[in-house]
Amino acid sequence: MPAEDLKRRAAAHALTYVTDGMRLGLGTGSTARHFVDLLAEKVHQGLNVLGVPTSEQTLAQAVSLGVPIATLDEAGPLDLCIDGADEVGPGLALIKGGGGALLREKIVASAAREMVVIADATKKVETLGRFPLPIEIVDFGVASIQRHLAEAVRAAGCEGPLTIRRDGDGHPFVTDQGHLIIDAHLGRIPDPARLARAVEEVAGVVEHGLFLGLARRAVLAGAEGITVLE
Ligand code: ABF
Repeated sequence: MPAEDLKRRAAAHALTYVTDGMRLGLGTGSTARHFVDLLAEKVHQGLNVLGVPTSEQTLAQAVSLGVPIATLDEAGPLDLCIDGADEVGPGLALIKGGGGALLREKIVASAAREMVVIADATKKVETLGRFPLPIEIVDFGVASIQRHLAEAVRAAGCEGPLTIRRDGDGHPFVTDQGHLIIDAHLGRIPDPARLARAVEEVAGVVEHGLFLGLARRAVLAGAEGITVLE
């Protein structure tokens, strides 16, 4: 089955968790995009929800489809956040940020009573790290930050190149919050919590794509159907 169909199935399953009156975090990426499409259909059938988008991209989609939206400060605490992921590891530890929206995604997920991850089943891994870990940094002293990050990563038992993400024109990729992203190509992350602590200690790091202890459920769609990990 094509990956897009699987993503849409995961999104459709997550929609069953949405009830009238909910304030929802709206994720970013192609799977979350399906969720917002399906949510919009429900809104047009009369479902009353308020969405808080995690990116300018999702904001534009929600507005264009007529999904009521608010900023996080306007909405206050959220009932549910539905978002995609790049990897889903043991204990629902996640790598996110391949789309560059990790900072807002983490803030919105943290504001929600429950975060549900939606993905096709290929995102499930035994060990995180095959997908490069995105690390959002300020645009100042970038080479110095990169050196310190390399040391931190090694101290946490990982290794691999750290590269500055570039856009299609070869310019540094700039996030919605005006920061840069370093992608850490580590291959395996034996101890995600240890790596998270080490990266957070580096001055200039704004956020990283390890989402630990945030997801309550993962809805994974595979050829054999839907699996819900809790
Ligand atoms: C967002 O979209 C990101 O955190 C993650 O990087 C990405 C997943 O994208 P997709 O659903 O397109 O695979 O959730």
